[in-house]
Amino acid sequence: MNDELIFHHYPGSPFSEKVRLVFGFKHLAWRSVHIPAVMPKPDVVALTGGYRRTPVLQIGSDIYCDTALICRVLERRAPEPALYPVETAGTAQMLAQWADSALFWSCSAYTMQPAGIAGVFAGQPPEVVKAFAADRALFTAGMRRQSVADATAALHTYCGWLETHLGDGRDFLVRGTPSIADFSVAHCLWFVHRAPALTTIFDTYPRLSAWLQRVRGFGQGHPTPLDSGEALAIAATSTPWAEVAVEPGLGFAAGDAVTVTPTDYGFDPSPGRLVGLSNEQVSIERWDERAGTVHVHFPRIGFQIKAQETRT
Ligand SMILES: N[C@@H](CCC(=O)N[C@@H](CS)C(=O)NCC(=O)O)C(=O)O
Repeated sequence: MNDELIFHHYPGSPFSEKVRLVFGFKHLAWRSVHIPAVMPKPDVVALTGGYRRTPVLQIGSDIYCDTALICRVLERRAPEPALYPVETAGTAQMLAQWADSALFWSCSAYTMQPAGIAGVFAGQPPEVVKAFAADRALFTAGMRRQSVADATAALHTYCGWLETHLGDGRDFLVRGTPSIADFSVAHCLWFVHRAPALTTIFDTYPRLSAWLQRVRGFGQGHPTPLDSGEALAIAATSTPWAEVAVEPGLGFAAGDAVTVTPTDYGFDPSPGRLVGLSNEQVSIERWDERAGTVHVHFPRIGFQIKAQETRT
């Protein structure tokens, strides 16, 4: 059985950077599959059934969506050093959730101003920028995007909070010990650094800048490239799947035909048969011509489970 960590990502993806740093923190070896930054993504959707966000982790024919779940899976694979130290896990996860949403969107809107776009897409033809903008307009349709002025104000406020928080000289965010919070905050600020002309915003936050260097110092572990076709072949030839169960009393039964869809943006549903359900995770089974029978796993937070509509 192939139990390699197969990571589907692209270099400029902030949420992928969160996981790459976790690979470094845990000294993990992983297979690196580069995926497109915009649709279409046929090889990703063959695995997930619809979900198109980045990144996705594959272990054999188990497919893990969303970095909140991916980091949990990596913690199970390599418990030490811990991302969720027992005494700080509650605070760390609350801080991580704030970073992955509020901080992320402020960093994104701040970075994607004209001076930032020039840095992020340096050396790429204008068509790439146009295609990216068109893709993200659809991806975030219905969301109210922050103006540059609003994002700049928010980012200053958030950096101020973090600078104060680090004011006692601690090395990492929660009680001075590395945790998931450090990686969630780091990937957002890392994205701003992709636009060198805009990083002066950090000049008045020296503790925060030193902290970011510290987290980036964990590196990215040990990647070796893998072709997306080979990843699909691994899924098609791998069994069994990770153990999951549908717990009673949660509103659905094993075998139910459901869809699982993000609730915030990128509303692409993944349909399948329910094979696992708890308060933390939902898992569906689905079949694809190229990937075979796969189990696709999502966290509960940030996803909606719905019974598939039956046609009569
Ligand atoms: N909550 C998700 C957010 C993932 C996310 O928004 N990823 C961005 C890239 S960093 C994305 O999917 N962008 C569109 C795409 O790559 O197709 C997670 O933690 O994985």
